Amino acid sequence: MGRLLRLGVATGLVAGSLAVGVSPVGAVTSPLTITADQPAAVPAGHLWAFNDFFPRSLTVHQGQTIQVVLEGFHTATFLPKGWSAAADLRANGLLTADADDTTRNPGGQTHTQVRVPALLPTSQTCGTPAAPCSFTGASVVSSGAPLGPGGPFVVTINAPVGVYTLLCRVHPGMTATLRVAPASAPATTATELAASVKRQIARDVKAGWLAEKKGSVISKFRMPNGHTHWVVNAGASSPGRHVAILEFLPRTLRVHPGDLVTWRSPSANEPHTVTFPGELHTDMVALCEGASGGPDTPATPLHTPPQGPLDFACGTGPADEIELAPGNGVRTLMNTTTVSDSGLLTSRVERAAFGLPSSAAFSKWTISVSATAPAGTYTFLCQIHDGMKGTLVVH
Ligand SMILES: [Cu+2]
Repeated sequence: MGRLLRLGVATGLVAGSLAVGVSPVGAVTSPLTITADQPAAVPAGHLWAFNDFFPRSLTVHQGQTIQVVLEGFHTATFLPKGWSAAADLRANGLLTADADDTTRNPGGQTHTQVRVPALLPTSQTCGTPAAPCSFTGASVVSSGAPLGPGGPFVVTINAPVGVYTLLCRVHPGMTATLRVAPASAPATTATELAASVKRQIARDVKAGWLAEKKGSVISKFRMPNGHTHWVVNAGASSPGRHVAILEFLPRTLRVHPGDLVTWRSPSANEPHTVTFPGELHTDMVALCEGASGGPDTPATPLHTPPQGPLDFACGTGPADEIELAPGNGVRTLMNTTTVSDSGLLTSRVERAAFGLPSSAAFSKWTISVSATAPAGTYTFLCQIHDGMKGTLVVH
């Protein structure tokens, strides 16, 4: 969800977690590192995300300091003893239903908003090498989501012996297990960690190729009127949810006027949009609260053009809420300039993980190419993922 990064750019929201890591003078070893995502392992020419912690399991001793390096739009959120990742995601995850506005979007979906606190660090004053946060196992310690290259999120594990969960509040299923071992038992060594990360990357890359291959299968059906109904995928994910393919599969599809095209959205933890002909800047829409149960109204931009979704006001305060991808409900392409925006597309699995109602997003989106549509190149993109683009060639 690269574009959400601008949230923080506009406000300095997450400054507390951004101090660049410089080892204090005299430090001899760097702490064990958990890495969220592995952009360097993405095959050239592909747009994948590893929604995964590397390694997925780590054993430490009480008092040991570790760090989490966030290589993408993720949070490193340490949960207190007994909390489950699934329950935390439903209560505190990035997406939530807009319970105040029960109207429908133009395409028919109910409203979904960004839960801004999910992106904020639990403390502005810790998380750096000079001032690690303390995880005691009694309350949440979270990095918040970073603004691209920042320092590592540094945490001293002061929790009692036991098993704890680390999760990302942006990506359902992205978790790691942290074991605090008694002093008499061994902790993970740097060498073991490096070896297990290497194996994990190899497994994930393999799973990514399979997911992309499986997702690239095109189905087509002949309709009674002689035209073709195409069924393709907007994104895909590996069965373990660790790899998300952020690509339209296929990227280019050749169709005739009168055809239908359906995009399925099978990814377990990445939402998408199918938006013609290009960027509309409606993936995150700042709104002011309407009357109870009634429609929200657009917030007022503070600059022209606005600097990001938080650069808006309601009266004298900031915008009340940010809606995710409302869409415009247009389902017929008349020509290459038709503006057609699906709005939020997710899988059932992803909706359930955030506790969203089934009405919050479609699992698939169908457009028709008008029988009078001129031949040409019809471009579309996903508003949520930078670089996720496709073309329909009408011929
Ligand atoms: Cu996308």
